[in-house]
Amino acid sequence: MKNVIDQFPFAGETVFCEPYGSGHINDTYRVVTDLGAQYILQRINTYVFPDVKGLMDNIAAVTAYLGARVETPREAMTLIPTKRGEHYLTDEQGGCWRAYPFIESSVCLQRVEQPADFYECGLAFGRFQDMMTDFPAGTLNETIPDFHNTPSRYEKFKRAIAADRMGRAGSVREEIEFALSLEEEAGRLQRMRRSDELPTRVTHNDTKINNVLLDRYSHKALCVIDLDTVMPGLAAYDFGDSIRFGAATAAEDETDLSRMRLDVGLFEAFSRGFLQACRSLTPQEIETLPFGAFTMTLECGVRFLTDDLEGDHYFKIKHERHNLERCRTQFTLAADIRRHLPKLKQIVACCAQREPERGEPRVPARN
Ligand code: ADP
Ligand code: GN1
Ligand code: MG
Repeated sequence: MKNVIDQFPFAGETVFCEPYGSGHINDTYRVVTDLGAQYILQRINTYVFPDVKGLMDNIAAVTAYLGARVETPREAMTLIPTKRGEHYLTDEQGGCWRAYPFIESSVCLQRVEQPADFYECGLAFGRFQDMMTDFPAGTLNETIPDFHNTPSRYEKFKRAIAADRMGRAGSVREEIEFALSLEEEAGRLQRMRRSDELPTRVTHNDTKINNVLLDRYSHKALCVIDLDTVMPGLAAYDFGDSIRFGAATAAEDETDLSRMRLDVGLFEAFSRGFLQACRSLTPQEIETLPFGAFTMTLECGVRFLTDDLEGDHYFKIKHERHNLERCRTQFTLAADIRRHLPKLKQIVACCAQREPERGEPRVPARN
């Protein structure tokens, strides 16, 4: 580890370096020096992200762009280049490392404790979306191609059913049928994207609440982190994935499905924050936000089920059929969101109207 730390221009001598946070993808460490400086050092997961250069070029471009648009450094991530001036370091074992200043007095929540916190998360993701409106989306590398392309997720799912590598398909007939019965609906956003009914924007694509930093004391939003999946996408992806995770009444792997439903109050809190901060959405984009919550939840369930059928290679599991348990919560939640859609549309429309100075929507330029 010392060899790695020595390659970054940290202020002072390292006092300690400890594993930090509870991310599921990268290995994260906090480095503290004798001058009291703190840094985040991360080993990038190269199984999930094989194109590290493409990934880090994205992060360098996005952090520079956001950094130039915020008022204080705590409102944006800043990349610290290596002493050789590179965006990341490749160590002798082929591990890839990057560093950021540690954002002081921040907290990152694993689940929503208060509606006000989720409102703040809505502000953070809404601001991110808004600030990125004029960023040329076409210059970003697709770090995971077709990440939220739901029809292509379905194609992969159907290949996994046909191959039935683990001999599990027979035990998940009901789940397979549920997913397939919604395939047509699940592809709606993608069809709208392809026909340019919805503009392609720069989106974060992994908008769980633990990818937002709040001020430790005031719980006001500071910034969004974990920019690995920033790619061209739809506003409804980011809105939807936040709702999927943050407005659910149970954990992603809850086994008592009667506990899993949508918390409409939390949906409202997030919508208020998101739409207050993001003034650049078209009326059609606004209208599709609740549908994004349904689509992202169903898609996530399909991804978990695919991984279960393929033998659990992608998502880390803690026990046998963990991905099946996760799939079931997502399908239960997707069905509940779907039932609530008319009400959710009203809430979103109401939150959108609440913004009096809403100007003309700024649609990103085609590129
Ligand atoms: P993963 O992709 O594994 O989820 P993240 O980039 O989200 O990794 O980082 C993991 C955790 O590290 C976060 O949940 C957060 O607690 C913490 N963290 C990351 N970057 C910073 C930062 N710049 N300042 C403070 N904490 C951070
Ligand atoms: C993964 O790493 P984490 O837990 O933030 C996944 C998301 C899924 C999520 C489900 C790069 O995110 O797309 O929605 O699990 N990230 C990647 O919990 O695939
Ligand atoms: Mg994270």
